[in-house]
Amino acid sequence: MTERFTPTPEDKFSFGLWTVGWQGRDPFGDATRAALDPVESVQRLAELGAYGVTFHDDDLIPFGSSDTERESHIKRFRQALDATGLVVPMATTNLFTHPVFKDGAFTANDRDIRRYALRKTLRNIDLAVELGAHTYVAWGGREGAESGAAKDVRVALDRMKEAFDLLGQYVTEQGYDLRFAVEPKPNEPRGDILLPTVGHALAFIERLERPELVGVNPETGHEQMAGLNFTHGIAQALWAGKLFHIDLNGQSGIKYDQDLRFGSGNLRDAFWLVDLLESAGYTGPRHFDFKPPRTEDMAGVWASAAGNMRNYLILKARSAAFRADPEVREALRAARLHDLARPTAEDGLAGLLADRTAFEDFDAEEAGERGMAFEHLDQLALDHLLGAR
Ligand SMILES: [Mn+2]
Repeated sequence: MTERFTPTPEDKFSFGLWTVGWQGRDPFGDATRAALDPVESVQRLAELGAYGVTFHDDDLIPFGSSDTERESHIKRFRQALDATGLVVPMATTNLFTHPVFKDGAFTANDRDIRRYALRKTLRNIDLAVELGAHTYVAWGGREGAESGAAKDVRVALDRMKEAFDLLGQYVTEQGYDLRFAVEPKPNEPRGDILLPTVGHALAFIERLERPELVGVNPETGHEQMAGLNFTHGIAQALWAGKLFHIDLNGQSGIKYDQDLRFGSGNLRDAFWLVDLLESAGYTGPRHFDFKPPRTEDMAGVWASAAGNMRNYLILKARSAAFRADPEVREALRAARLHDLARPTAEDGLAGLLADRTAFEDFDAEEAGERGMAFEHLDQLALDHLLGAR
């Protein structure tokens, strides 16, 4: 039974260097763990069964490194990748740690900071492509405000669009096979962040010059911080053809960004999420953006990392059992999911208007009395999730 839940590279699990490398510094306390060498992270993640590793520029190359230092950091990292077979499916830019980004990057009020942020991003895009990445994530953690007059949001969105249009122009002109994924978050570290949810991001993308190059990278906890149903957000991103990447983790309701390991927090939503990704045929990386709690030593960090993958595989098995259960199939029928899949008016508008059974002869009282049988269906799901079936 245990081997069933042992990850292999075919499972496409990936981790950010900043996840296992998080030293446990929070707004109230100092680091509880020593810095982790990216080379060690690559080796340990490969041993645990991951297939990929991702990074912010500054995770790999400390901010302010000279060109020579930069080259040596990249060389060591590349050697570790070659030795382990780990790939780099995605990279991103740190546009939030240094004080220069305190009012944002692409939407900072200071124009010279916006230009610097774009150059920092373009430089790391070159490295991302060199290392084989096909997705470039953009999390605008500092793009926002704490007070009303400090940020003209409509103008800031003009600047945000300008930034993504320039990035799209750059990868097109360079001939890079790279797409962008916007990562929404409602707040933290800013009081309110621009593009706060998956829905906001999807609407923004459609206003860009090259919308086909830009999708979303939703994070479990970020949507749940806004009180939203993460699985529904992912379903809409899939429906729009925009799920370019995903950040999996755990969150317990509307509070600070917990970044717990996947499977912690809202377990039922995690079950439905895995059920959706697997049944929708999502082929991208299953990327974990979590933080091993600062209570943990290094053994706890690797246990936490392994737990993400194990929980995903357990939920995948539970979801497959749920979908294969004949009683579930019957319950899905009773809940009339097949009827939802049928177009409402395949006879067209004229047919709908001519159909007396649709209105004049329709018995709303009778239809209103039909039970939906959702509770039985949901209990079957819970039985499978809990291993009771
Ligand atoms: Mn988070």
